Amino acid sequence: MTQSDDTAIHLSLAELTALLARVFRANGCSDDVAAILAANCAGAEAVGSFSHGVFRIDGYVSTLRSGWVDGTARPVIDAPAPAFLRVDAGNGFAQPALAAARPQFVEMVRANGIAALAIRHSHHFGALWPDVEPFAEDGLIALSLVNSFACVVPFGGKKPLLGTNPIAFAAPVDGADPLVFDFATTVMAHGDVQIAAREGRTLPEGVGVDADGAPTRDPKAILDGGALLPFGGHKGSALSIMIELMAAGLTGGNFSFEFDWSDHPGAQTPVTGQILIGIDAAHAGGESFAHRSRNLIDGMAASGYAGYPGARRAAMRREGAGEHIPLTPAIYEKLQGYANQEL
Ligand code: NDP
Ligand code: PYC
Repeated sequence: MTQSDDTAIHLSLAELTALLARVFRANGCSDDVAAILAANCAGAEAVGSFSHGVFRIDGYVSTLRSGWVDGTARPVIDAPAPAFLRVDAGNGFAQPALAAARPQFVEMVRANGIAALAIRHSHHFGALWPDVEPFAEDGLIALSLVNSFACVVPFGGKKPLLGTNPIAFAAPVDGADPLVFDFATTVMAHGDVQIAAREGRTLPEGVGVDADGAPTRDPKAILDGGALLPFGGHKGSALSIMIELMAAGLTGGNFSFEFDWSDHPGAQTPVTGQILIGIDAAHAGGESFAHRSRNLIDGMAASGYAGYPGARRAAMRREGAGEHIPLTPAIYEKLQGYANQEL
């Protein structure tokens, strides 16, 4: 840990992960759940995914303290078909459910060429790319969808129904970092609107509506009874509807509008579902998939776009982004407070 002239406190990724794991443990998570959530959150902070980094800790802590989520839940796994694995997260977090099922799921993908992992009764409050990126690092293709909580008006609708429903995809690339993208199906993620509200910023046009359904650029009006809008009008709205169906309808989880957390003041983590589809392109025959994705990326570079989704984060990590993660002293003190305050 170091403190710079501008008073920011710099932690290494390992130090931040260890501190966040203490926060999760002190607030009701088992050791393994705490380690997984801390790695997700610190990893996001390290590469600039601020809406799902340290910013999320207040929400995790208030949710755990409200009793809405079980930080010690043990996922139950079953395989109803040779290429279909199900996990009941038992009202726990989604990432530990994925971690528990991952070895069996990878075996299924390799044996069948394609498999689905359906997680239900799960809380996902983090960035989705950490769920898919490791598959591409192992040479597999992965697509994951999560639904969240009703704060988005479907195209043509009047009331919030959909979640901000992220989609993440990862694919191996020959001789280069995997191609990984991950984003909300709204113009802006709910987390970014919260950050804008906290910082007193005005939003661009088209992000959301106020409680009367009128377009607004005020983030507080969106958060206080208003709603977000899907990106791309009817196109983003259709993607988000598909995510509700695949992440909840198919898995047995709640749709984003189906759960009621009003008896748990402070609860912020949606209890929904997640689907992950894994593909082993070795079964596809023909030229290697990773070689084909390299061709595509080289083609993009030739067209004038030197980057591709995922490359920025990978470069940041290579350039030591995880060595000096800045935190304000106030946030550092708050995290220490959470870590030292037993439930
Ligand atoms: P962004 O709009 O920031 O988009 C991020 C993605 O787009 C990344 O894959 C990023 O790649 C790529 N990207 C960003 N800018 C560019 C660019 N200029 N050129 C090319 N690619 C670019 O994401 P969101 O704000 O919509 O989402 C942020 C996070 O919120 C996500 O991690 C998402 O999973 C999370 N989220 C989680 C929810 C949940 O229920 N758990 C709900 C909603 C969102 P790169 O990283 O390489 O720059
Ligand atoms: O930022 O939209 C969001 C979000 C919802 C649930 C977790 N993150």
